[in-house]
Amino acid sequence: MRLLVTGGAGFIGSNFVHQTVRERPEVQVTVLDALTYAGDEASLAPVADAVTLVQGDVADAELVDRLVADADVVVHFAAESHNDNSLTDPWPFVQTNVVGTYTLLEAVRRHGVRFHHISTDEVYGDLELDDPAKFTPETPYNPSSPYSSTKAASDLLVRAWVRSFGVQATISNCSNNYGPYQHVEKFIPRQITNVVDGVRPKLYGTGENVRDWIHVEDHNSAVWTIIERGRIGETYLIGADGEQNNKAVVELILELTGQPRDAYDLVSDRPGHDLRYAIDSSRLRTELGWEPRYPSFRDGLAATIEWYRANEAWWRPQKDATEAAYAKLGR
Ligand code: NAD
Ligand code: TDX
Repeated sequence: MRLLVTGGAGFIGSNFVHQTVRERPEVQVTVLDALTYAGDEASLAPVADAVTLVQGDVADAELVDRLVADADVVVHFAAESHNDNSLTDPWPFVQTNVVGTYTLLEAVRRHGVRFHHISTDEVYGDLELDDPAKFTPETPYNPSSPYSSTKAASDLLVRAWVRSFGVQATISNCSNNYGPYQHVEKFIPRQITNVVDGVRPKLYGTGENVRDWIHVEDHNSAVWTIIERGRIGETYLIGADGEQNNKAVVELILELTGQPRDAYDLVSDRPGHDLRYAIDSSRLRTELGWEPRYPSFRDGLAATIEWYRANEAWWRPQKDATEAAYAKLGR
């Protein structure tokens, strides 16, 4: 199989490439990545000999056409991915997430190539804290931020290209990922690296917002399950029943790093901050037989803390600029 992975130098994409090289050595992997601030060639260093990296934009129609023509399957991770950035400057989100996905869809349509689209649970909006409900594939789309609205738009393009043009595509909407190679702008790596730097973790608002955490390896094993056994045109929700409020996550990071559990600060809230996400992944489990392999958030978080401690050279170059951007927002 010739596999084209867009966004393969980012957090989830690079972990996907590592897992693929490790577990499916017969797959030929090409990565298309613009190497934005969020993409890092170093994330692919351990598999550099097994992978072809092409630096380029998913909205570059000529380049995309050439790469898709040489692929059997495209897995589309590339995106602008950070909600806070989308509130400061939404345009790159529209360009990459909407125009980029459109460009890929036109190429897979021309060449009859199988397409898997990586999306997020944020397309469904949010749930109340005391609501027992979870998102299902039937939940109406109701995105809150520029980021999640561009992801919702890209999902709808995929659905339309399946129905109107018979494109062979599947979609997955996953909950919050954690694990190695995640940019220090994101919640968990930001707090781990703050603690390493002797800075108190920062919780938005009251810290009561809930996210449904899944280890990145589990997200990626689910993606492979869908590529191999998913029904064309179907949407699969990926989650591992990992609901935690942000305060509990910070308290656990502090405990695991030997700090007092209350050594954090509350800072100003994110505008439009979604309250709670929760995924019902029963379709994926019952229809396709997928199960997470990393069910313990505590163990996964402890291993992630160890990874950031051991790989300071990977994240250190990003840390100052990231914190300077947050300082401008008062967060
Ligand atoms: P990330 O920001 O770490 O990585 C994104 C990658 O895409 C980077 O390598 C970047 O260089 C590349 N990229 C950006 N614009 C590009 C362009 N125009 N052309 C080519 N490459 C470009 O993001 P991530 O957290 O790894 O997320 C990957 C995908 O998973 C995204 O589609 C995101 O919406 C989705 N997702 C993320 C999470 C999560 O918790 N992080 C959860 C669910 C879904
Ligand atoms: O310093 C912080 N303090 C804080 O309390 C940061 C950076 C975040 N937060 C809160 C905001 C959220 O409630 O932590 C939670 C997680 O924040 P992010 O890491 O920014 O993730 P989120 O906004 O939930 O979106 C993530 O999951 C869904 C990914 O970034 C998206 O790409 C994915 O689609």
